[in-house]
Amino acid sequence: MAVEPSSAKKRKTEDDFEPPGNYEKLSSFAEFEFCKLLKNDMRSKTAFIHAKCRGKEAVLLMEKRAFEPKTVQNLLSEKTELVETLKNDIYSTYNTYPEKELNGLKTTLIFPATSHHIMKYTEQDFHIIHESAGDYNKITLPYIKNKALSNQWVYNILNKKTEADRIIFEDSCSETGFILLPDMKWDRQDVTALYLQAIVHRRDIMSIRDLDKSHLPLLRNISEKGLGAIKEKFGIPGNKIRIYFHYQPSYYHLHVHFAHIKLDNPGFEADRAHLLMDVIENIETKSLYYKEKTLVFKVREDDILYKDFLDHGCIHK
Ligand code: G7M
Repeated sequence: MAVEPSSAKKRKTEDDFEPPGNYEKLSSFAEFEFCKLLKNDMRSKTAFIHAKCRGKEAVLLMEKRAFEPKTVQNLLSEKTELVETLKNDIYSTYNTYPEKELNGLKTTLIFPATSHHIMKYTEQDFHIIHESAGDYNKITLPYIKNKALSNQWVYNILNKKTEADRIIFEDSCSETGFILLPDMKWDRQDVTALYLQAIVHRRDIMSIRDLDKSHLPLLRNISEKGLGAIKEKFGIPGNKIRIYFHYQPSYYHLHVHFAHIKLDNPGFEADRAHLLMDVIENIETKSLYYKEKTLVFKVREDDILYKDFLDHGCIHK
């Protein structure tokens, strides 16, 4: 994790951005002040926290880690403290406090965070939207241009300014090329939780809405070479990998999710995930399929996109 020094200059454009050279490595949260628990997700055992650091907003995602097969045996030692909470015949339960190496949390820090990030991780209701092609042009497109999250992290990866050492595979062709690397959510420990992103080099495709048959070579290339790289690097065959897009995505630069079939991760619900193979086949059948189709997705109640659809009278409360 790194914190941008408060003196860092604001970027001019997304392309000429240089990450500040003197990023500081955080070793504690001494400078952080708790503001609010935005969401407490019992299923993923993640706390989403709004905090402040040096007068700027921060969002922290603190997640209890999965057990590691290599170290799980070390739990059974005198260093693990037990406090009995129940005993009945042959059954007993304990609050269990292992040594700190076995007891870590994974923290994702967003700093400085925008109000959009704070909203994104706040507990709230969802609504289903049926977005026609007309709605997309009239409502969603202006929303993307004005209000969507910045793609800076994506351009940093494509320019090898960040995460270059994590790249698993790259095809550098400017038309059909992409970078395959671990999603930030994967801790790279357990391959049955494998979660990668293929980020395309082209910068003119925002989401599946933009795809037509001219993009088929790109899509087929991602599928073929992405699966090939996963087989080579992790030994996982293609029939164990789920490949899909999100609509709406969080970031409007085309990227494809590669996830192990056993990964139980929110994000492949029917109202969000579009399998790459289905997308390819739909476009093969009809080039303008995604430009014309009404796309159904869920949106958070606090999302500006939801408010924009309400304001245009396209949905009702
Ligand atoms: O919903 P959408 O299809 O836009 O998914 C975006 C994905 O990008 C999520 O699964 C995030 O975990 C992932 N992601 C977001 N950021 C900011 C980063 C990042 O900086 N690095 C990496 N490797 N993945 C990210």
